[in-house]
Amino acid sequence: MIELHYWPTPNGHKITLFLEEAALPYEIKPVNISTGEQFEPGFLRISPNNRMPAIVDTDPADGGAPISVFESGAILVYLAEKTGKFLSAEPRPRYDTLQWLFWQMGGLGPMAGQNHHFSVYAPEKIDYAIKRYVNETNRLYGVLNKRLADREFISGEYSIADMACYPWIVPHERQGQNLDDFPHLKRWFYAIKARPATTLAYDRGKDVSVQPTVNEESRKILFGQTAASVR
Ligand SMILES: N[C@@H](CCC(=O)N[C@@H](CS)C(=O)NCC(=O)O)C(=O)O
Repeated sequence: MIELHYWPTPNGHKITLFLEEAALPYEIKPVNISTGEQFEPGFLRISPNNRMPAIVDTDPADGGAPISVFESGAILVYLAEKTGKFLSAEPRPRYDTLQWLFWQMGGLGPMAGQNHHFSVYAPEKIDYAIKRYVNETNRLYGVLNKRLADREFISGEYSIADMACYPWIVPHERQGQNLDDFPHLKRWFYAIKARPATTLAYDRGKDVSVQPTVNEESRKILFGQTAASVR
């Protein structure tokens, strides 16, 4: 059984997308990041960066003690290796998928995240910061659009690279992006949206919470963190 420590945000959705596609049994352990549950000692033991998602596999392949994994990219690789799904074992297609997974982890996710922060959440509107991250998101959408021009999914077949990217394209309007400017990306986006597992994954999220994660109270918890927060 996989225990999924989760809150319904883009990084959380990546993992429910995988688990629903693979039809792997899992149990959601909500981590309400609006109220500070990401700082609880029990959670920090499996996710020392005080971020969700994280998983605990209580039935690992080696039959040993439970294995915990944090960082959504590492979790996707772990689950792909456990199930033999959505990541090829052959070196060429495997690294094709992994390079795009890392592209999402180091580029699309952090840049779109800063875009949300400065465009939507920051108490002052700083033109330079907004332009910087809206433009960078735009560039990354352009890169993905080009990649998808001659293939159905990011690395040919549906893979963990697609599962990592899709939840970060869902809030495209809030990121100041128009999918009509990116026709191949738009075709890919609606193809993933139409998958039954995608609907199931997002429905699981709604079962956990439909409240906005960022509100007046949670701003203090989410946006005022320093090293002292995890001491
Ligand atoms: N690189 C991490 C990022 C995870 C992340 O930023 N999670 C956010 C929600 S999307 C979180 O837990 N935030 C809690 C906080 O900011 O205190 C991953 O991909 O797992």
